[in-house]
Amino acid sequence: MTLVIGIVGKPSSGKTTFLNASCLTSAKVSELPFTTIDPNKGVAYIKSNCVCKALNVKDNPRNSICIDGFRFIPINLLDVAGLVPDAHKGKGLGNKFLNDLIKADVLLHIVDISGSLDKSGNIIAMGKNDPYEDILFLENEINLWFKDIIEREDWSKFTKGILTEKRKVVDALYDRISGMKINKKQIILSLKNSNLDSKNPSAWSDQDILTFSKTLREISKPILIIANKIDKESSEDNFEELKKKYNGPIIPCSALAEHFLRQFHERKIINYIPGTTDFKINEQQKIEKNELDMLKKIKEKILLPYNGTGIQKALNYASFDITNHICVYPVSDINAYSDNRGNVLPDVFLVEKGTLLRDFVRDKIHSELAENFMFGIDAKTKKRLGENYELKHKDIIKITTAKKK
Ligand SMILES: Nc1nc2c(ncn2[C@@H]2O[C@H](COP(=O)(O)OP(=O)(O)OP(=O)(O)O)[C@@H](O)[C@H]2O)c(=O)[nH]1
Ligand SMILES: [Mg+2]
Repeated sequence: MTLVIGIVGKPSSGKTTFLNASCLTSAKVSELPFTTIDPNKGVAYIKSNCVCKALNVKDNPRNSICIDGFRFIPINLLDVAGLVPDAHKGKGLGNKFLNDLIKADVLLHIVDISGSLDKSGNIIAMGKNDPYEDILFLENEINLWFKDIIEREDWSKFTKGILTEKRKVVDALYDRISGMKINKKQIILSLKNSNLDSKNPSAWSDQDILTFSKTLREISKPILIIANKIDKESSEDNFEELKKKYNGPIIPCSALAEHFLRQFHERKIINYIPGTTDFKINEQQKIEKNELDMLKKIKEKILLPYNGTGIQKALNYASFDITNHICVYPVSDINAYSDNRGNVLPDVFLVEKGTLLRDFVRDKIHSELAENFMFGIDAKTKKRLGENYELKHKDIIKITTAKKK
């Protein structure tokens, strides 16, 4: 299953701009709140140092792209409508549209760090809004959305059913929220962390349901804070203030700057590799003076002080640090590192840390192969790997199967 990153935030914080910049899409953007109603989808790329560099081979990627020794691996991005305080009571567009994010593995909260939008996305004086309050209200709305899904209209009927049918609480909850990309391990951990593992759901109070929903949300759909519009006046001070109040990771970002850089790159005016702090101007192309000035400003005000525009950092942080994914390269030929058509390092897959070789073969390679699966070979060391081998980041693996009878 491909990694899905959901984009949330209040109206006009820059969610669609973030998607467009990441995916080179052209979904509608405007300074009016609630520009997005139906969700926008795109394919973005996670960037990882490709193994081709260390092996000193020329690769022919198929499911991904390699630029200057950086492997760009596709993931799905999903941008939804803006969320406002009390959305769960129907304010703004409500929170039902969040159901589009049910398949997300992690959420990026796009915050307007310039503080120049009220809670509904209307323009106000710069610095008037406290971004920390946006973090609090949005998390609350997302948690209540989870509670709505878990509780639904028939909670008491559901909990009575667990008792009469003598079902395991974990199994019953798992079935109830199937389709939300939540596994049993996450449910068990949430019950434990909410101190509800020995209390039957029929005895849960409203607060218990909320505590469980919040804990499960944090575990299954963690939120990474993106301080967007860092290019604006007053953003820098607000960013420093926010770091004092919020003790989780915050990625400073200018979706607009990334959008311009990608556009200039597409027009061949510059050569820009996402996630870097510089670009090369193409001397052969004609460039307007105002465009040149803008590029200079982007470099001095964003790329250098913030170590990039933040877009690639946000996508990578969400994939590698928050949801703990690693890169695995399957091959057929352990000497040439190629598939059976001679493509060198053709594919790379993102898998969760802790994935065993058998699960990798079943989920990523072919479920039929898993039945015949015998062992793997580490292409770098040529060592045999058993089905319970735990995959490591940048493993290059050949899967050996039994011959069909
Ligand atoms: N200065 C600056 N402006 C930005 C940035 N990102 C987005 N904007 C502007 O913010 C406004 C809103 O952007 P959108 O991407 O439409 O915001 P949204 O969050 O998708 O808004 P809704 O769909 O209405 O919820 C537009 O005028 C964008 O040009 C940024 O990094 N810097
Ligand atoms: Mg939008």
